[in-house]
Amino acid sequence: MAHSYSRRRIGIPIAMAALTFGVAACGSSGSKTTATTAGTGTPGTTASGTSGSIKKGLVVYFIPKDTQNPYEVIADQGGATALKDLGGKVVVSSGTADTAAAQIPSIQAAIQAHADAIVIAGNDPSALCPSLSQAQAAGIKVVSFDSDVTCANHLFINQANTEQIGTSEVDLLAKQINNTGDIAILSAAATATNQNQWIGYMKQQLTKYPNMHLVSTVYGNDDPATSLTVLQGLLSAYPNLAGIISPTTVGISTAAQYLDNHKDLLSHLTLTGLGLPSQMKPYIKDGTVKAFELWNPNDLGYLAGYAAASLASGTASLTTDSKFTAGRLGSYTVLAPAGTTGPSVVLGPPTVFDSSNIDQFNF
Ligand code: RAM
Repeated sequence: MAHSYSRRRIGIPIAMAALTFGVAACGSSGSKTTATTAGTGTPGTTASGTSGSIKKGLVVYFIPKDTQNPYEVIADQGGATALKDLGGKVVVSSGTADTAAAQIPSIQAAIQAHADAIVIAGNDPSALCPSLSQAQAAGIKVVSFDSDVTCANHLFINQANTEQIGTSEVDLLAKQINNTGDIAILSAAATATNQNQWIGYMKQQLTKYPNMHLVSTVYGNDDPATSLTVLQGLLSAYPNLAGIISPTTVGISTAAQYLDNHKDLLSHLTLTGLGLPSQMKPYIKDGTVKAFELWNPNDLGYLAGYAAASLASGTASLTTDSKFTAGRLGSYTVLAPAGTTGPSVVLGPPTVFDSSNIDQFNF
């Protein structure tokens, strides 16, 4: 289950090892105080020119939602780059299904291995807390990324502002369907913190569109086969659906492939959501999908890796307004806890991809 990063088998057709990224994907955010152009970092240095007092030889366990989701694989790869730059290493460990139960053995493995930090994408907001607190008692720093946990004393690395992700997806769909029609959400796991927070803001934003009605939310568990099954169920229950928002890269790519093979549906049905440009490019090119959003998952993992190494070295803290440096991405400021979210940092705003810019992105 656990394996050294360099021996991972990558099951997706993307040359991720040496990715470079367009500057457009790296805009500024509320918590990001300085930035350098992505991809210009020099191993062993940070934006300020030194790796400071980050300890050498740190071992950071990355525990993604599962080990097969291409989005999570890219994020973990960003983490591995960060730790390599800092003279440490990443171990990627998780299950193959998006459940908390499948992640708990990996937390135990991190404890057994005397890891310095855990970076985890929570499949559940609270079910992982007993194991994570056991890890903390063993001296392991905890960082969540992608999907938060509600457990105490950890830093959440948010890919973009949570409210902005939810509201912008509704706005993006509204624009394409003339603010009118029945819509549905094709989500990932029903317990995923990120999905449920985004859906909460989608529902809030929908109150601004009185002629758009959310008729159903279905859960594909970030598994392509399950996503397809629930999509087909949705389409047979609501044959006149005007729009689908899929805030998951697995869901949107599955749905795009289905629509591509059933083009008659495109006369009344619009798909949008959060997708990997590399997976969605053919569907943008042939007009199956007009626009969708995301951020750079490699940067997300890289930032989480720097955060974990900095916490483990004592060069970052959970204190509001404290700062730490994240290599090629520059300096980040810890935001105050708000609602159910504890101390956090935000990577940056999402990018909208369409036919005008899709060729510029290779993640
Ligand atoms: C999927 C996962 C992940 C989410 C992305 C957008 O890969 O559900 O958690 O952040 O999509």
